[in-house]
Order: sequence, then structure tokens, then C-alpha cells
Amino acid sequence: MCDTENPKFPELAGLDEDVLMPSGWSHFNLGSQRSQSLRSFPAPWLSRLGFLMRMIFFALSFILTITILSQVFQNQSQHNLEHEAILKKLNQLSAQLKDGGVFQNQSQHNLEHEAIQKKLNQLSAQLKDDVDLRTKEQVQASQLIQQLNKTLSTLCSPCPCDWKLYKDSCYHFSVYRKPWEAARGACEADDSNLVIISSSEEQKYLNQRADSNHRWWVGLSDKKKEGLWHWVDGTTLKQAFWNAGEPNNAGDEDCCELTSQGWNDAPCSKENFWICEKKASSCIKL
Ligand SMILES: [Ca+2]
Ligand SMILES: [Ca+2]
Repeated sequence: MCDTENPKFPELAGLDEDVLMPSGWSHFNLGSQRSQSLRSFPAPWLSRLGFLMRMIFFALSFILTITILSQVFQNQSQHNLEHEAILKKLNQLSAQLKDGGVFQNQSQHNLEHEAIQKKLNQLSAQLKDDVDLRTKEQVQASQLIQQLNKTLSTLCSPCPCDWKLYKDSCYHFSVYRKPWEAARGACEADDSNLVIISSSEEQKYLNQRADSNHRWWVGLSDKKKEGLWHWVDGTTLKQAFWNAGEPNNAGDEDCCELTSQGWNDAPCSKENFWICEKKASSCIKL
């Protein structure tokens, strides 16, 4: 017989709706009518709904667990790879250190450094030898130049053969007499001029060289203007060596003559010996 009064799940038939509903549902105010509806809802459906919810909760929990475990394993795998790479590098360094690779490179560098230092020392020694050789050659060249200059000085004649050399000038003492202008002309014909006395040393030299028994024309006159003495090169007289009381222009005396005592103004027409002067030739020096 089929008993419709007995439910298929008799164990649920006697339970209250608060027991069959999920936790917390009872807090909702379903009202007496809703409560009445649930009481009239068939018990098998309530049982199936609870089972379905448990399955969904279980499935979600399972998926979440799988996801977390997958992430953990993935991170662990990456860490393992990094660890393996570091370990591999350490093994390589250990092997290199073991077979002396590092020290071998250092030793090679030391050898190269020693080779470079040795080469530098050789170049330095070679440079010093070159400098010593250059110095020796310069000394020899200097000695040779001095010897050549000495030889040239013996060959060099700064003055003509019948002229006298004093400092930078050559002097010619005439052997006959002429008036002042003719004597000046004779000097100019010989590429010189009547002597210009420009220092006490020159004056002393001429007094020593000239025959004291004669009087000698020098290149000084006041022919252009009385009392204003000029040298033959146009310069005015600055340092004079007149005899005492001279120049006195006694009888129109406009030309200067050298005597054993000093200078005297005398008539230019008077015939005297004369002294020519010209610059000495410079010998070539190395
Ligand atoms: Ca005069
Ligand atoms: Ca005089």
C-alpha cells in the first residue's frame, strides 16, 4: 500500500523549519504566511536544497585550495630555479679557484707588468746613452768651432797692410803733407775720412803712434762758422783736447791739427801730415 501521509524522508518530517533552513535564515522575518508556506513546502525539496548548497560550498573550497596550492608550487619552482642558478655559479667559481684560474690571471698580469717595466728600463738606458752621446758630440763641435775661429783670426786682416788697427778702427798715418781739404780728399779716396777723436783713449793712442816731430791734420774744423767746431761727419765737438790757450784763431785758423801736446787751430791751407780713419772689417766668426 501506498501511504501518502508518510513522507519519503521520515526523519525530516518531524523537524522544525529552523532546523532545515541554513544558519541565520531564521533571523529573517518571513512572516506567519511565509512560515506557513515553508511548512507546507515539501520536505524532499528542502533536503535537496541543503545538499546542493553543501556541494557548492565544497566545490568553491576545492577550487580555492587548488588555486592557492598552484601559486605556492609556482613560487617554489621559481625559487628552485634561482637557487640552482646561484649554486651553478658558485660551483663554477669554486672550480676556477680550485684549478688556480684567478691566481693564474694575476700571475699573467704580473709577468706583463714586469715585461713592460723591463722595456721601460731599456728605453731609459738607451735615452741616457743618446743624451751622453749628444753631449759629447756638442763638446767636440764646440772645440772644433773654437779651433776654426782661431784659425780664421790668424787669416783675417781687418785693416789694409799699411794701416794700424786700434779697437774697431783702422788708422793710416800719411808719409807726406797736404793742406787740410786735400788731406781730407786723400782719405775719402781711400774709403775713409780724416780721423774723428771721440775718446781720451783714442787721443792717447794717436799721440803714441803719431810722430811727435810732425803735426797731423784731424777731421775737425770751424770753417762753416767761427768758433763752432764740427767733425767731418757733421757731429759737433763734445770732448776736446786743446793745448793751453787754443783755439785762438790767430790769423784765421779754422782747421785742427794734432801736436805732441794736444790740439791747435791752424790755417787750413797749411800743409801737414794727416791721419785717416775707417772702420775695421769684421772677421767671420762661427
Ligand atoms: Ca777758427
Ligand atoms: Ca791756434
